[in-house]
Amino acid sequence: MTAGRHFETLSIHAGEEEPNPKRALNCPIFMTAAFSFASLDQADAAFAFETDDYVYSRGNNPTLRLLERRMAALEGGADAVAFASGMAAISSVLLSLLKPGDEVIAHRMLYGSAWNFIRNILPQYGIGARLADLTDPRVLAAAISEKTRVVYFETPVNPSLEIIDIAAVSRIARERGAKVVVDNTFATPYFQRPLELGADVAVHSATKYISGHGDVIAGLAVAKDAEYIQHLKFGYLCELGGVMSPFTAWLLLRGLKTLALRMREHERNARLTAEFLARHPRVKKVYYPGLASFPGHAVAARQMRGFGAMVSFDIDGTVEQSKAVVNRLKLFKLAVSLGDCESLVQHPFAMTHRGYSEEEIAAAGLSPSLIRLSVGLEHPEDIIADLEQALSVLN
Ligand code: 3LM
Repeated sequence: MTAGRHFETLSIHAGEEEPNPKRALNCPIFMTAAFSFASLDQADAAFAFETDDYVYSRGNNPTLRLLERRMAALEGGADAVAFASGMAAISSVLLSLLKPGDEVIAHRMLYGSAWNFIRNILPQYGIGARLADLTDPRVLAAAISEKTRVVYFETPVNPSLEIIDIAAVSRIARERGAKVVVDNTFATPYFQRPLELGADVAVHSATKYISGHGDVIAGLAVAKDAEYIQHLKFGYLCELGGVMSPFTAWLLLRGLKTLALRMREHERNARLTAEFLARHPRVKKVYYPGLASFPGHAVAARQMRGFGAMVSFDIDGTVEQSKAVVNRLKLFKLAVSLGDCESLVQHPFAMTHRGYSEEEIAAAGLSPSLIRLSVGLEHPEDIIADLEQALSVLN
């Protein structure tokens, strides 16, 4: 049993109930494909799910199991399952909840690969995909039908930072018998717990803040229903095969220990960065839920404990000038991904979200030259100085 109930304590201790014969303080990396049985009877019982003995690391592994239990505790879920990537988690969750003839309604702006999977791959299997503006729950209420089995979105949204009201959307979905899947990558469970607000499943690209060090590709899904997690693990993950390595799980357990510390510091740096950008004469618009002027601010203040560290902005200038600003940044590395100690910058509609057409970008109220920042853990004065010198190219 874990002593303690606070996030910081749980992120270091939750899920420790399994005895560790050598009393190692940190869970060993169980780098093994298979586990041996003492007898055929023991094997038979394990294969019949009568015991929870380990069999094979595509189905279960002690290092992964500790990570899964810890994440379930942090998200306020009943259980969790680890995947090889965020996309493995997202695709497996959606396939497990949808069958031919069903339909998913997703927010119109999503991380590029999730958008592609929903819009272009699910329909190949007879699953309808509709994209709508879920920042307005009335749009969902009007669009949802008896075919809708899943409502899917990120909040804050990548890269627009829009905020979707998890409780309001979940109420509408529940009334119509649809499941709600929330990608909680940007907020992490430290700032937002979708399951407590009514969502059924929270998915993560653990590549990002959960790892925190930019050294692994990893995914997680957490649910309120432990039976659903069993179904997802043994009915989908095991057969589709996108399993996490025990080494990755060990790195994520290490990352989780400092998640609360990192998120607090990330957020402070992001707030100072957003405030600096909002004051800058050559910045046209800043997208950050922590700014009181941002449209999603009130909902974010209600459903999040903090606003995260992703900031997007538009400069007052041409696409070429926007590229010049990005190219001139020095401390900010030009790279996809986010949530690392290092500050990162990218142009989403040339990189992570490249598939979106100009019409789709405009419909979402965004510009093709939007700049996205993942504000890191360097000193905020250095972060802001780098932005200041890069923006001076516009003078
Ligand atoms: C990115 N995003 O830079 P993996 N959900 C969200 C995400 O942001 C991502 C995933 C899922 C970025 C990665 S793009 C070439 C690089 C909200 C990833 C997918 O499968 O672990 O990469 O997670 O925005």
